[in-house]
Amino acid sequence: SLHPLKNTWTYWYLNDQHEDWESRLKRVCSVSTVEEFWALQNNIKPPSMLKMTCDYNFFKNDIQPMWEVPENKNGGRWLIALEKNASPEMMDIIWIELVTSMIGEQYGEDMEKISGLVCNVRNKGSKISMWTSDHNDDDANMRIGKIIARTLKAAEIPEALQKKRFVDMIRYEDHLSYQNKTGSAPCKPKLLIDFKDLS
Ligand code: M7G
Repeated sequence: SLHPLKNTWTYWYLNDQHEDWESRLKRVCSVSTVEEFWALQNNIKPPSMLKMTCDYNFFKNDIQPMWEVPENKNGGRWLIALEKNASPEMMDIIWIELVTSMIGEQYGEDMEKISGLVCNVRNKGSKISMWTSDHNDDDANMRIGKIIARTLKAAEIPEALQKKRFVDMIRYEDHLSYQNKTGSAPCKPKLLIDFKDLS
């Protein structure tokens, strides 16, 4: 018998074509059971095998992976910014750990506030981020961030990352500040979690 997931999840892909952003975004496949999830997961490329400038998005139910939709327009993201020379395996481990934490409903009641997970494959340093729907809900966002950090810690990711100095903290920023920022400097985070402060 099949094991239903509490939510349906959809993989989206942003291709590297020279079109406007929305035309590059393609819906790949939705899964609503554990078995469907692994059948898909085992048959698609890991993020490290995507071409530069492409994205993966893994989003809940019918939420489109874009700032404009109601579930994201007041939202923000927990950002794991990888360094330029981060190992490709590290990106794949972080991706699968966080995808499985979401389908496994590891965030409890705060699952309601989670839109999905994004991976941006970039030359300047790839990014993995979990999008949440209310950038003003510091309490929920902090609880979610701590679970992200603990999940990565349990997978022994921070140690490996820190040794190679890829990332030692995660930060929460709202989508509007990100869209309005000028230049390449990161925007001022609303929340920060340093792995070494985790109890
Ligand atoms: P990015 O992929 O978040 O960052 O945004 P990076 O490539 O600098 O690492 C790059 C560009 O993609 C933005 O400036 C937008 O033009 C477009 N873009 C990204 N997102 C997430 C959206 C979105 O949600 N909606 C729209 N309309 N454009 C987006």
